[in-house]
Amino acid sequence: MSKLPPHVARAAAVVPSPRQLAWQEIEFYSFIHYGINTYTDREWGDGQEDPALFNPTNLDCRQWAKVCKAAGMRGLVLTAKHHDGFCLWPTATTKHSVESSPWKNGQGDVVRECAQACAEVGLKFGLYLSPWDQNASCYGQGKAYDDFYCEQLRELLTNYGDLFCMWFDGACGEGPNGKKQEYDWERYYATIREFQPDAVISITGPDVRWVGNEAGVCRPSEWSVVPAFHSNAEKIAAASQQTDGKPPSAPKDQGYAGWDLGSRKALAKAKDWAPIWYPAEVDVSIRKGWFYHENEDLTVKPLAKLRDIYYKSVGANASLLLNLPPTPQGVLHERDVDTLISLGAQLKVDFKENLIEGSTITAGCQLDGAHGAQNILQPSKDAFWHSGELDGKAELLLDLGDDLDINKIVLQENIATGQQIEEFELYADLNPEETGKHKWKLLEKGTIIGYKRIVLFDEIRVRRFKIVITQCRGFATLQNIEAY
Ligand code: FUL
Repeated sequence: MSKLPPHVARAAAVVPSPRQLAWQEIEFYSFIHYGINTYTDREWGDGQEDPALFNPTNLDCRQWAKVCKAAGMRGLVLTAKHHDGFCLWPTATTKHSVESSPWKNGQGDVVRECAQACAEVGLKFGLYLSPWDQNASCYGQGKAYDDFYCEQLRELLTNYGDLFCMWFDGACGEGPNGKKQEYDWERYYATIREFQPDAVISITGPDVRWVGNEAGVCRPSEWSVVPAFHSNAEKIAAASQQTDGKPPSAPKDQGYAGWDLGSRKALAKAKDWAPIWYPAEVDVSIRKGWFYHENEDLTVKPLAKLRDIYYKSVGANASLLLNLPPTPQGVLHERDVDTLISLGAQLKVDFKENLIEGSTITAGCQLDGAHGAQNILQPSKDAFWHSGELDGKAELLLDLGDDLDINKIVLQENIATGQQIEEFELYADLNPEETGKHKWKLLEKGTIIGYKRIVLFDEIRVRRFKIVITQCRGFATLQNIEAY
């Protein structure tokens, strides 16, 4: 076996943490941007807003949660505090919160209502807490603000049940006294690990990587193993929004990190950095902005666009965080609701019946008796195909047992043993006869697979598929294949 270059071997040995593995399976979840901006019709507030402006007439977190569930999501992330500093929960750290609003006579708690609604419908719950705070008087004063911020974190991490994610964005501006704060990220991270060790820390954090744009676009090869500098907080902040808070409408670029983050070439260039498991999350809004604006009611993305974003994120080894902004009444607008319900219905149709049942899968090689290709059909996550040391190609033959109409194949690596596959090809056998002679038609020549790759193609009637792993990092695995 030819030896892998050391920097490639090092990347091949990187595996996800249990919390990253659990997060990966959530796949599709919502962002809820709601707060004082909802009442001032702005994207970014300035911290001077009167809390009395916050007055939903019909706050209905259950509606948010139910719609998310109907759309096919498995989680929800709420903006507990945006850059204006207004807190959606009654915090002991500041009066700039729902407590000073007329809503429920200051007795309300949006974070609690939302956490409860998520628990009721079976959604995981996560929180966004903006480090940038334009209202806090201690902002910009170093430790005083870090103390204040960590106390806010502690309240959120200890009073609202299990959180699957704490989301930190990179935006960092001036506070009320014109000073910028130098965040003590390590302390923030330690606070989260202490109170919610299973939660991932996303974006400006060590567990989940920002894809690099807010337009819903992934790289063609979205590597989960990348050089460690990609999780550097200053770099993330430098690439984040610096201006008026308007999300970029098009992927001007692929973010601070460029197009190729984890290929052999990219790893070679960043040899001095250790590779880390840092999978991508795509965050994009269903509308133009992150917060609700009536004049953006006509910008709700159509079903076809959302479905496309879904396939190009969840189907391309990333997760999808789709933003939904509640209206000043406190509910999701009917346009958004209709589209989300259609999306859920469409995804149900798209993935109605996995036709893999009754198939046989054989592989040209396997590590040992416990890692045969038939394992791919086992529901257990511990059962997977492992090629054994691989210096050339590996071929797998999938026989559905009958001619069936298929337009997509789902492939999943066993990422618990790392991300290994660098290039693959998928073929369908156009020879309907069982003569043993195949007429292979190339359906896809792809690069990475990772946690999940959904290969879409024009529907064909077919019985046999061939998957060829043409390049990998020493060995290849497959944990699951589905056919629709
Ligand atoms: C950005 C923020 O500035 C936007 O307002 C929004 O919250 C987005 C998700 O992150 O950094």
